[in-house]
Amino acid sequence: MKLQRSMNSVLASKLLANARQLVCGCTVLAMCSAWSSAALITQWNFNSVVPDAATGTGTLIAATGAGTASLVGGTTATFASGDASGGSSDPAVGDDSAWNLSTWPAQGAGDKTAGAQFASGTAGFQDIKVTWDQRHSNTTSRYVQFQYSTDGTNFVDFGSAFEADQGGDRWYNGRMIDLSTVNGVNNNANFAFRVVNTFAPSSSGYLPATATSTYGTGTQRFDMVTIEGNAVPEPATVSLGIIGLLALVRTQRARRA
Ligand SMILES: [Ca+2]
Ligand SMILES: [Ca+2]
Repeated sequence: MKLQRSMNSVLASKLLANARQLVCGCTVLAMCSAWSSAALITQWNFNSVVPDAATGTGTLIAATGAGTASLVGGTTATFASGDASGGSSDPAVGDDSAWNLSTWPAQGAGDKTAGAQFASGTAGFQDIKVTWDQRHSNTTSRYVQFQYSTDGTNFVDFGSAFEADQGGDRWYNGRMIDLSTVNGVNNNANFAFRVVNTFAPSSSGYLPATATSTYGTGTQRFDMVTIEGNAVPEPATVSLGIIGLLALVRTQRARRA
């Protein structure tokens, strides 16, 4: 009888230990999963809200999330096809517009001042990543620079300039900037970024996207401008996760002892 009771007790404590381990493991897994799944914060596709089969009409209203798209440095813009010249990554068919910027600084002037600006808060998100598609025309700048802002006013360069290394009249899809090392852009209502034309490296002038062309009245066309991030974990989730992790370590140690 005593032996049976003792065996039952050992079995019960083993089952309890396993159940604890399972709960801890699930908590840790849930925490890791929350941190690794990137969410779409804001996206501009520039397509008319109601498709009208005309790529010359479109919108600057974000297709997902909320934000503003604006012109900087004297540029002007129209809407134009997102399908022409090989096309952007926008899956839209028939009414796929893109934002087509022109009116650039003269040769040798206005380095990193002219282009497109996008502002969208990142409240509740961290590990911010920006991606976009960009078409260079033959005569526009071969190089563009990404800049970000944490206050919506002052912008700083991030990363090397992007080069239209295969020439103009071509889309460069999936340009990507990973800002996960920049804590200041996390959970920030004032986050904004720019993509601006810049001089060729170590020079004081623009190179045309196509070598045989002359820099001048070209266009830079944008599509699928996207901001993504991971949800900032709730303090309660973090505590629960840490408690779970500590309990798991303790259980493992106890089992080894
Ligand atoms: Ca349209
Ligand atoms: Ca589009």
